[in-house]
Amino acid sequence: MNSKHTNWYKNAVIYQIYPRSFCDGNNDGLGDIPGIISKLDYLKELGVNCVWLSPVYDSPQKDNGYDIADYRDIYKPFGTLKDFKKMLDEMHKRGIRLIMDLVVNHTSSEHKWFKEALKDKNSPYRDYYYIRKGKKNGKKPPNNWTGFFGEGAWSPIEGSDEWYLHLFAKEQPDLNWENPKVRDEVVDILRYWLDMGVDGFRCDVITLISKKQDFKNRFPSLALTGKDAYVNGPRLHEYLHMLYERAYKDYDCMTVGESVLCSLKDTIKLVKPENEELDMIFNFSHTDVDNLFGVKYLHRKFTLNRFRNSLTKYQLGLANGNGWNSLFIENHDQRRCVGRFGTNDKELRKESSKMLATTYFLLSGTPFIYQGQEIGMTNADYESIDDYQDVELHNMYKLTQSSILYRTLIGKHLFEVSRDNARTPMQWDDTEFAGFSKVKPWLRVNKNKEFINVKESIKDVNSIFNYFKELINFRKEHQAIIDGSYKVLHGHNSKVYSYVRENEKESILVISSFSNKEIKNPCNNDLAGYVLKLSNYKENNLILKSYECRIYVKEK
Ligand code: ISL
Repeated sequence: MNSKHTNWYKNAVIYQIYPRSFCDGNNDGLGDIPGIISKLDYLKELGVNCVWLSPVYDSPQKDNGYDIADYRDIYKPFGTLKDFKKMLDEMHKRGIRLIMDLVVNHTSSEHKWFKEALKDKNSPYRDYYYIRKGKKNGKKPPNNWTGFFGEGAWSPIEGSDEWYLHLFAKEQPDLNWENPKVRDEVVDILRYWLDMGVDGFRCDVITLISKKQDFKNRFPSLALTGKDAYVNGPRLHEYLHMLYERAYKDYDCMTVGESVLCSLKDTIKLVKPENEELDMIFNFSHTDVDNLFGVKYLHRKFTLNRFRNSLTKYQLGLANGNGWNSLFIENHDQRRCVGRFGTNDKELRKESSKMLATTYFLLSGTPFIYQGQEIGMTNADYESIDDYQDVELHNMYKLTQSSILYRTLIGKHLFEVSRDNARTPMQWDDTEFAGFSKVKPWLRVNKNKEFINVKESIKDVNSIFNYFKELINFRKEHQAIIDGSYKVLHGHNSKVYSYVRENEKESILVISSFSNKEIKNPCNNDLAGYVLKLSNYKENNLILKSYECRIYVKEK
């Protein structure tokens, strides 16, 4: 291997910032880059050493920035390129790296490439997208594929018999990666940001960039008709390796790809170091355990066995040089973890949050914390559809209003799984707008800012925030978390997840109770030689209290 990579990501703890909702520096109701700069000391205090920044590029914000109109500029309400460079510099000064969101499966329909493509049939930009003649003289879409936001995957081009492909909102046309010019553009974009000093990329829906070119109808499915044609498409690995060769290789950077519907076999192909594609991927199999077929609206009961099995599959599957895991239980598309995965976001919120944090944080891989997770923020407390902003939620809501089938199938869980649950403004203090802004924010603040907020969390020695700090420090001090093996203990216990991380010097035993009641600790006989290092309760005995977690270490 001939690259500049030092694999620093293996020692990283990454904090995800969703810029709209993090901190409003100029009091216009929207988070921004100056706001982020003002909170860097807070991140330093927490102990994270890398930030993943959701998109800040110029964008009409139909999908909150995942619709990019200019890859080389900043969305004005977030700040300027100068602000961005200052933020990067201030992060680096504090030993915090920055990875950007790379959204190159699609652009915004406001991108100049798309506008040119529509304006002129002979434009070279036409072949940057998938534009095809519709069926029935252009009245029907070219095929029956459907996309991720509850719509057909094609929209008609006004005044013509042609349609364009979009796997997300209609304002997000898919790029045609078959066109070598598109690939050149992406390489240039990558090098532009890497040359500026950014440390890597979180690659949005990267496993969708290659499509089977037959564009034939597929067997209809309730979710994602056509997925076999556009998920993990035929040239995906070729494209990813090309990006590595022409960009990533020359910088000490890291990449984490967002994968959709990815098996272990596919995952290994993507992250095996020799393949030189991606450093790790976000795999959703453990967050999908409470739904059917990966469709979040089709709720099924959470079971610890499924959760543990799914995490274990990837922990073991990526061991022995097969690759590296990303570790996460929240992000801007998921609902808040506390109150989910069998836990409690009311009277046992603190215990639950700390237990969930412990469970995923000490697995093998790089942990990600989503803003607000470190203070145990909860789902939105909205009562009306008008409080919600997300394009996906509104599309799905329309579907449930127009079809009894959809209403019956998904209506019940629509709000519970809404992406806005994780996008409510960050709760910095208990003032009217939670210290996020001095004016009414773009999305309503959760009323529980009265008692769930950063100010309070910093003060309280037993807060979730202070527990996260301890976890991060613990991670830094124990190499077995980075390079140790993983072994599950009592793998059939339906209430307690316990595992051991071990290298030649030490063995770390993690015990997490997913029960809201007191239960017998199944590991009572496994504790010889172990010393207790961290727990979410002050006193620990033979019984595990509600959502109790413990971390033990045995030196060898
Ligand atoms: O959020 C989802 C379902 O509710 C996912 O299916 C999600 O759409 C999928 O994981 C892709 O997400 C990413 O790309 C989208 C963007 O809306 C998401 O915010 C982003 O994380 C399109 O760019």
